[in-house]
Amino acid sequence: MFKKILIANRGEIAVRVIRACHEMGISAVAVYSEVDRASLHVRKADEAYPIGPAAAKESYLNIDKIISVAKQSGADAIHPGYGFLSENAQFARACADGGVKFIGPTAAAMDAMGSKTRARQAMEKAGVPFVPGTSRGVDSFEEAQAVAERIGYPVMLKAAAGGGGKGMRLVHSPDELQSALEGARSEAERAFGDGEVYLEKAIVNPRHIEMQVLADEHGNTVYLGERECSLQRRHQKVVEEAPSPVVDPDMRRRMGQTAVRVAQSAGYTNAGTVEFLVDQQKNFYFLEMNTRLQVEHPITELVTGLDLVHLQIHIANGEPLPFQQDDVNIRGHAIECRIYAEDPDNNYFPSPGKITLLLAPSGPGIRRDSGMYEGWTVPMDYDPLLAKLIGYGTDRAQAIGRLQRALNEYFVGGIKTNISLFRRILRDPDFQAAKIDTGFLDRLLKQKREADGHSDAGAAEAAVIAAGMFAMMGPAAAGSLERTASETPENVMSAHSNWKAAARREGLK
Ligand code: MV4
Repeated sequence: MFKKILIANRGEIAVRVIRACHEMGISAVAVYSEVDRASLHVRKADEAYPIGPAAAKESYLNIDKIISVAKQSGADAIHPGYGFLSENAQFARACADGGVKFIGPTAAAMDAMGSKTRARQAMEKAGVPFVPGTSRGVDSFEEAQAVAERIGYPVMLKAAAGGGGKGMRLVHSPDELQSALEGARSEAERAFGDGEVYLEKAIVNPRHIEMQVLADEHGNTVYLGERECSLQRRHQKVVEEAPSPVVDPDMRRRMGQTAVRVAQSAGYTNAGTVEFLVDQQKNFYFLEMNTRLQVEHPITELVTGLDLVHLQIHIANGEPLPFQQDDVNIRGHAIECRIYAEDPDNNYFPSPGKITLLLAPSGPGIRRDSGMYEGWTVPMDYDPLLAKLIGYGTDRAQAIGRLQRALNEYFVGGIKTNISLFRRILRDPDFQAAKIDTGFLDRLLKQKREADGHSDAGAAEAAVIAAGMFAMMGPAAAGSLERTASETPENVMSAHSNWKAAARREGLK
């Protein structure tokens, strides 16, 4: 077994992997950029090495620097986390060349799934259902026109090198096609250096349901149940849950077996996720495969009782899966909230700064994967994900109730967070009735803006007033939130809510 693992990442996922290493008696090596010197993952690691300035391309994306730290520290393996280099085939190759085990799939498997059209061609061969359309890029407007006529409007244009909704164009009618095609192609060229665009039948109000798969290096591949990820904002997942409220055991088996076929067609090893679009009739279509551990992996861990990071490390160590498909059981329900340093009253703009007070929830059925601590300064250089709050229960209602209780215990002082958004989502009747599709959150936020009487002009005006008030009262006002020795969290919370109430009285909300 490995004696030392380098975690080529930062934030909550780096802390999460370091914890798994320590639980397995493995030493953890952290790497950090200058602004992350005091971050939690550095504090928890056994060794930590600076790898450069804040800019990701000078630090967390610097392959040579990370490989050289792996060699210098004597790390046997590297865990890439998610984002950064986690799906970078060149990095996987550099690890192999450097004699350091990459904890994840091979570079070849990454390449096979990295291009959406190459993946669709593989699915065609493997008999996996994918959304009707082209499995190659369209070479001309005429070709796009012919395909769109064949499959029927609306159609979706997508960048082959894209993913996560980048470079997508929804086309409702023939007269929009030409300009949409030109726009998609130039955007793809600019964003990915590859202008290849393919075409799919647009699925109206789809659900995004993904299947966790796990494959060892001896040909064994299993699925570990699905995750419902339709609650998104601008293609960013906000709330995820397992199992999906619309998937019954038969559908789970069919989706799982399909996901296993996808993984096997790519010669996939280690942990991966197969994404599906699901239409209103519960037909599912292959969308893409993510060749990394995902942010939302904890909800699968809670409903299966498996630790995915432990399993990743055992698989990378050449061990066979310690269970078979029939041993995998889904029990209970888990829901994850992604806690971001964002200001919900200012278009969710990032809200970096010093965390002056942190009251974190715990108690029955609550898991918190966090990268923050009281006194830490949230840098502005990276994705503002602070922590993931997961509620687990025997059923969905209990998971919701626990998460609501935990959210009411959560208080992060000094910066803005999106915690209030989750309180709103979890108490929404449609959410509680599991009436979720990819348009849910946009509808909820639109309702909120209308309820607040917010027009865009109104928001700008409120911001000016707020700035003026802060300029006059700022330190004093902020002072009212400082915790004195005698204050208990409840008082702080009431002070917090009194301050909010005062702001509302001033018409700032
Ligand atoms: C689609 C679609 C409708 N029809 N493809 C968005 C991100 C990427 N994973 C694929 N996405 C979509 N692809 C077809 N043919 C609608 C979306 C989509 C979406 C999908 C899942 C979750 C949220 C979404 C939000 C907007 C659009």
